[in-house]
Amino acid sequence: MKAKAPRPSERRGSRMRLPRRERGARGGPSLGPPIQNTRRGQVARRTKETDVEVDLRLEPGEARIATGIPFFDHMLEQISRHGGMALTVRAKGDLQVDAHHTVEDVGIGIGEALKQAVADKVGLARYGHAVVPLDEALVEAVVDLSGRPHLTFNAKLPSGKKFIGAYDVDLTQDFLQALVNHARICLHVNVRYGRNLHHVVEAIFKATARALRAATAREAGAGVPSTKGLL
Ligand SMILES: [Mn+2]
Repeated sequence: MKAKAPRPSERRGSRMRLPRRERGARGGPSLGPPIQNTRRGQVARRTKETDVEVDLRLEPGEARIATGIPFFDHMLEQISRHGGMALTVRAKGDLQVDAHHTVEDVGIGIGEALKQAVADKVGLARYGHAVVPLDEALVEAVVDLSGRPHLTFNAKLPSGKKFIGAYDVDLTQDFLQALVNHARICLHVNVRYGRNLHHVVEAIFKATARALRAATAREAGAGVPSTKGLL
């Protein structure tokens, strides 16, 4: 008897991929039957620099985060908890170089997963905003699931410090840029004030999470939330 060759579905990484019809489809009125909005995105992305897996569901649930960068894990847990998302992120990056590739590629992975999860945006609020304090720090974030990537990042970070643990605070903007580019959303972040660097950066993640939660919320009878009929 011949030994069975491994099925393609048993190859490493392939279980995270979605069927073709669920990838990047727009589901406009004349493009066939509407896409079923699963509110879920799954991404497996491997380069010479990083190996990233993301599983994101738009419903409150557990955060399972392991990027090798403890403060960044703490921030992604905020996205999950305050964004109302069940979120798994596993990343193995070239941290011997520095954290940049890993943080940016996790941003790409979460962005792509979010794009899948909102699909054609039928029935979603589309806009969301939040102003979040963390003690003396106050940060505003505004989201539009516009289909067009844009980031405004107004953040004067306090003190001369640049690092929180092994996390370079500059990477906050790089993470958000990767996220908006791949989710194809518009995001405005305004740090109103704050003294403690940890508080300011954490409030940026929390405000972004709350704004995303509002934008991805279901709204009864909303249809496609655009007068164009397509987003
Ligand atoms: Mn904290």
